[in-house]
Amino acid sequence: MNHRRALRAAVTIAVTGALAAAMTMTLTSTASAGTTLRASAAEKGRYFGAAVATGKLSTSAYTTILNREFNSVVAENEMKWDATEPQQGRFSYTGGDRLVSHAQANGMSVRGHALLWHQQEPGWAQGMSGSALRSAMINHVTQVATHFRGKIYAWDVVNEAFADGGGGGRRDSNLQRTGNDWIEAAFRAARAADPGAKLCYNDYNTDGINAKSTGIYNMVRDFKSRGVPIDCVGFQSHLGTSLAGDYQANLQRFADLGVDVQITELDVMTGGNQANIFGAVTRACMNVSRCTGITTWGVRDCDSWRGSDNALLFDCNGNKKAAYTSVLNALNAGPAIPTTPPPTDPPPTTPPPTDPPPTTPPPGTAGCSASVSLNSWNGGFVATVKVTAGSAGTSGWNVGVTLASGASVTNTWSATASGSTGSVRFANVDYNGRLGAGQVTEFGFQGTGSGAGITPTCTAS
Ligand code: 9MR
Repeated sequence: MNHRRALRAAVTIAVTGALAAAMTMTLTSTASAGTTLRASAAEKGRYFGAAVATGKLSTSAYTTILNREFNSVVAENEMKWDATEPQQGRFSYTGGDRLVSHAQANGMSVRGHALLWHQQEPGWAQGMSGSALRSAMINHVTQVATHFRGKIYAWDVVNEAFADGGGGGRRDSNLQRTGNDWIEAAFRAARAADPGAKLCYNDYNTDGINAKSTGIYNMVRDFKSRGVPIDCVGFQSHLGTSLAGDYQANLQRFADLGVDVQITELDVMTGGNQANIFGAVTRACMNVSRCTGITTWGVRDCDSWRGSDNALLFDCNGNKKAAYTSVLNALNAGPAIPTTPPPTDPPPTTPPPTDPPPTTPPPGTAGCSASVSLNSWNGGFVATVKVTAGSAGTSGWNVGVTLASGASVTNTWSATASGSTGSVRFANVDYNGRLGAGQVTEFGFQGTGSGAGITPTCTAS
């Protein structure tokens, strides 16, 4: 009893302290007083989202909370591989489309989850391996990302590909066994299919600096250094009764690599610490300017995959829990994402001319050169072509390649292809034809068959 009274007293002091802190915060320039999660997050340039089981969209007790509190949604299951391609080459988008419509009608953005994951593979893919699986998985990424093109804020392109435990390496799966480059191949295919979506890698047990998060960190750093298109990392954050002390530092180290970070599947075991942990996670996100949003994995406790953990912000009757208030306060107290990044360097001064201006006018045809970097696997490839303008710049360019026999182009981005086998030409699109002297642009294409021997030649106009 005494024990319980002491606990209650401690909680009262803590709450009073928190109130005082909140009141102090309202005096700071960044504090605001949004009264819903979505309004508060939006004021800070962020989203607040929930995983949705689309079947519940016809339950008004559910949609009332969803529409009032959340401005982002993710399908809990309906955009996964088993749901979207139940038989090979036969696609089904009913659930995903329904969620997108709901989002569009209610001012919500959509996270796409997940193009590739070793779980919830359809049965036909579970039985596949090698180059057949590689082609099937790239086709899946291409088809699904194309179907939803323009409607997805961020895709979890690959989910949970790293192993638990101390090694920091990849998880074994039939996808991984198609070759270590399967993740980058998936990201390139996703970029080709929907260039406007942010492309994320998403995983769990990454809540702090540990072997697994460091393995992922090294992959992201490698991708950034080689130009593999990755824009964000999702931290699922299925949490227990404590939070790693370096949770925020871990988010920050990823952000420092030049990617956005997002909390993608937040839920927290019930117990004394639940509200505090929800608040601490929210504060950590707010303190990292590249943390663009938070998603809880469900709406009410009874919607959660964690069942009796009561792991969410609303109880089964839809009432706001203490954890809700803790999150709302943290959103209101946090800084906004700067709309224009603060200048970090002094503005560039015009460099002095290093070369004398040409005394003779450039020849009538401006030159350009092209080089290719290939990412090949058995049965397919992705080619990234770098176009460099010559000394006179370009107003347009055209790149020719000759493909090996049996190879064909299946997808092109940032260029328009003519032909798909043999001699194929790629012309600039509207926005990347005009290049200054020495300026560089990139386009890419994906193909089946062998990418061997591709040597691009560039003609400028
Ligand atoms: O919440 C999802 C549950 O309904 C599914 O049965 C389960 C199947 O594996 O997947 C759950 O969602 C998972 C998410 O897609 C990826 N991270 C872990 C989530 C909880 O298991």
